[in-house]
Amino acid sequence: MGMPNAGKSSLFNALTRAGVDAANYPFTTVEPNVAVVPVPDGRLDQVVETIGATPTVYETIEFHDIAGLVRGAHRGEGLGNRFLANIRETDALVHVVRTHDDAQVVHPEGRVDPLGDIETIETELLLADLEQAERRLDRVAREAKSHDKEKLAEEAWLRELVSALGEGRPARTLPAPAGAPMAMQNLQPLSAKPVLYLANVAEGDPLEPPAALREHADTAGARATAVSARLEAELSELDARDAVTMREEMGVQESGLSTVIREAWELLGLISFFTAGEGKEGRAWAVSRGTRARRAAGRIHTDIERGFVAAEVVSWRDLVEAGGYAGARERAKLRMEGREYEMRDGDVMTVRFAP
Ligand SMILES: Nc1nc2c(ncn2[C@@H]2O[C@H](COP(=O)(O)OP(=O)(O)O)[C@@H](O)[C@H]2O)c(=O)[nH]1
Ligand SMILES: [Mg+2]
Repeated sequence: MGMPNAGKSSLFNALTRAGVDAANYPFTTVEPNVAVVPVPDGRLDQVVETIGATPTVYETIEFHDIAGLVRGAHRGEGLGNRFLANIRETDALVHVVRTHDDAQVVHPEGRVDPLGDIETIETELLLADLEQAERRLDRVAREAKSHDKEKLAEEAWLRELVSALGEGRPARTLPAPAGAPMAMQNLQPLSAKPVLYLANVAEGDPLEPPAALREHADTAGARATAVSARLEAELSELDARDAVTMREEMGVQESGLSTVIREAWELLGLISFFTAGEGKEGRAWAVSRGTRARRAAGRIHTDIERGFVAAEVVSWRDLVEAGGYAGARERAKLRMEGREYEMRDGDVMTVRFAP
């Protein structure tokens, strides 16, 4: 999300095309503004190579390019309601903020002011949340007259939330109410979603968000990073090898896609594990940090979760260094783990299950 002309579509196009190049994998355009992009992962590539797995199936991330938000969006200004509905469907928000000052690009408010832009957009989200929270509070307060403990806890939380939103603090800065586990789910505030501020810097400038933006991210419980949409757009026109060379020449270590994905994984608390068999597919799976082996197996198939017996687990690096499963077993790097094992980032797992 972001203001009109912030660089959202340039980035969307570059990132979704970069995915094709980086991973040599067809992406699907669900709608013109929705793209499913494979997540390049060099660890999976090495695992696949070691095991002789085929094909390689990367994890995917779905990007939605939405229209710009303007002042008054929460009242339906500029198709506001529809855009807010688009935002509601997502797991996390990438807030694109223009920091380049190219006079060729019109700014909807006639000036380049990253923090001002953020405030404009976030005010719309806060106002939309505030309206909903007040409506919900009315209802819950009436219901809480029955002295239902959970309702009372929800009411107290809503009162706190309404005053926080009124002071410009997003819902994500408020702890979820212990006594009302469903309260957050009932309201689904937009300002509770994790946010990544993505400063769109001028081509050639350091890939650093302005210090003030970083500070704002800290107080808002968000993350911040920078890309150049213009540069990413140019690189996405090149073939993969030329793009790497040009990146090196420009001193840019990481592709915009990798930056956004790495940040998104952090934002959402995700880790990746892998499955791979000789002559079978080698695949990456994203799960929440802290996920147990049995639940992780459920990402592969619900039958595998249901019939879970045990999992053979090895870190991707140990597997690659040992030259395969047999070598890893000889070196005692392949462990048998039970259903409650907490998955680690980069684990390669083979599940034993009773169908
Ligand atoms: N100079 C410069 N222009 C940019 C940059 N990013 C986007 N633009 C231009 O700004 C205009 C609006 O970009 P667009 O991606 O359509 O913005 P959106 O409205 O947020 O989707 C286009 O003309 C882009 O070429 C940038 O990093 N530098
Ligand atoms: Mg656009």
